[in-house]
Amino acid sequence: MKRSYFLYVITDENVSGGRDHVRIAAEAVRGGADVVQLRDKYSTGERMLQAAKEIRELTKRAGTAFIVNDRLDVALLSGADGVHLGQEDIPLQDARDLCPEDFLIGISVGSIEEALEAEAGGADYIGLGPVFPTTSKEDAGQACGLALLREVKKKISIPVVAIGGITFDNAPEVVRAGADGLAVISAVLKREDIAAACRELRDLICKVRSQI
Ligand code: TZP
Ligand code: MG
Repeated sequence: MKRSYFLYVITDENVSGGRDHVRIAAEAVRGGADVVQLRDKYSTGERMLQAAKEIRELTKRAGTAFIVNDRLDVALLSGADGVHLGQEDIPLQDARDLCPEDFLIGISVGSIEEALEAEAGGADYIGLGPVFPTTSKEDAGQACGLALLREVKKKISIPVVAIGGITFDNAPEVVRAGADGLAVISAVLKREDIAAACRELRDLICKVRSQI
């Protein structure tokens, strides 16, 4: 199944003004997000699984892809569409061994080498970043910039989702640099109306895509 990644919204309860994962996901779905990722570095597995099950239900009803960050166990138990793994999470091949057919595995990369390795290893998409400086991830590392995005797009053919410091202002240049999708936390979660923010950002992405 061919997926679209245009607007990829990541849940983060630290910047959402008290709104929890399920509420964030519901708003993102209402605003037309293509993908919702559940991301939580602090909750218990029990709480994360409960949130994942609820998000699975509401994303399924809307036909929105649902991905769980880090936790393959939570992704599999909740019936999510996929998992997103970092360079220090369980290796792609080991994860693949446990997954049903058509299960999506996304890999975080910050260099050409990591992007090539992820594609060669069978990743379904990569998350490239941080493209710009971000305060949403403590250990995000140095921003890689749009030049790397352009370079990666020349070298690999799986979808490239840009992440890190993406705003309404810089989104057009990220799209023009070739990103297949834009992953955001603060750009939409800090807004009072998350659904409206998602709708606006997705409309902007689609408008710029139609011009290139
Ligand atoms: N991975 C790389 S940067 C980042 C993650 C999870 C944070 C993105 O958040 P924001 O607020 O969109 O910069
Ligand atoms: Mg991770």
